[in-house]
Amino acid sequence: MDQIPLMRCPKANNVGHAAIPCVDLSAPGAAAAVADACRSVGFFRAINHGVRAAITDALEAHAMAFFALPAQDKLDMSGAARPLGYGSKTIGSNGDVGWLEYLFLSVSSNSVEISSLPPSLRAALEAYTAAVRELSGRVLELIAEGLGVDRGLLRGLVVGREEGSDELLRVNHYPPCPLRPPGECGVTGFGEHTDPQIISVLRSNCTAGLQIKLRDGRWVPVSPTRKPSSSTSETRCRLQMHICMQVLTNGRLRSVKHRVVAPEAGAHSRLSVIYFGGPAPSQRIAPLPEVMREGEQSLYREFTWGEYKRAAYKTRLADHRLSAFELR
Ligand code: GA4
Repeated sequence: MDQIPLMRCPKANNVGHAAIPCVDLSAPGAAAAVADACRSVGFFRAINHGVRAAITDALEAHAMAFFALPAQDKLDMSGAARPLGYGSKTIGSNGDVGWLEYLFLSVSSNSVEISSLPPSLRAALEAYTAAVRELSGRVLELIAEGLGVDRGLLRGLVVGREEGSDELLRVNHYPPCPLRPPGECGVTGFGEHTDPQIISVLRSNCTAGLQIKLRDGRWVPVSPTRKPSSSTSETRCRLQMHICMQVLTNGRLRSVKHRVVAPEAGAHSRLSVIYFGGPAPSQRIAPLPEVMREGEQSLYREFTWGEYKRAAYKTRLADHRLSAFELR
C-alpha cells in the first residue's frame, strides 16, 4: 500500500455530467456531434451504439468469476503480465502501481490470444471484441465524416486490415480499498495518463471512479449512468470513447488525460473493459494531408506505430509520451 500514491480528488465543482458530451450514434447529426465532442473534450458517452446487453453482461459475469479465483490460478491461466497476461497492482514495467488487478490481452487476429483462459471467459471476450471492433469502425467513420475527410480513411487504419492491426483488450478489476486517506483524497486505482492508440472504447459496470481532465485543467468525475428499469437491446451502461488522434489530425483532436480512483471500503468493485484500437506496427503516423490547411506545418515528426509503441513502453504512465516526436 505504501507504494500506491494517494490521489487527490477534484474539488467540489462537480460538473461531470454537464461537461461530458453524450452522443446518440443512431441520430442523423451523429457525425457532427462526435467530431465536436472529440475536438472539445476528446471523450464522450455513446448511446444507441448497438452493442447488445447480453454480450456485455456475459463478459462482466465471466470476468468477475475469473477475478474471484485464487491468485495462483489466475497466473497459471494467463501468465504474469509482461505486458500481456494477468497483473496485480503493477502497471507497465517502469514502476507504476495502482489498486487494481487486470487481464491484458491482444485481440488482433479475431481470437483472444491467451488460450488457457476458461473457455466461457474466452468466448465472452471474443464476442465482446467483435461487437466493439465493429462499433469502433463506425465511430471512426463518423469522425472522418465530421472532419470532412474520406469516410473510410480512419476506419481503414484499425479495422479489417490485411496486415494485422494492433488491438488490445484490458479488463480492469478494482476491489474496494481498505485504506481511508485523510481529507478529500482517494487511492489511485489507475494513475493519470493518456491512451496512445487511435481509439479506446470503455465500458464499466456502472460504478464511479473514472475521472477525466478537461481542456481548462479541471478534473471531473465521469458519473456512472443508472441502469434503466427494463433491459433493452443496448448495454445498460453507456459506452465511453477516448479519441487519440493527435498526430493524425495535427493536434485538432487531442487525447484526454484520465485516471481512476479505487472504490472505498464497502463500495462495489469496479470492473472496466477497454478496447484499444491501434494500427499495424508498420503504419506510418503523420498528419493526414486531407485535414491540413494550405501551408500548415506538421507539429510532429513522422514515425511508425511500432516505433511509437516501443518508446511508450519505456515511459511512466503520467509522462507526456509525444514530446519525443514534437517538432516545436
Ligand atoms: C496507457 C494506456 C493503456 O492502458 C495501455 C497502457 C500500457 C500498459 O498497461 O501496458 C502502458 C501505458 C498505457 C503507457 C506507458 C507504459 C505502457 C503502461 C506503461 C507504464 C495499455 C497502453 O497502451 O499504454
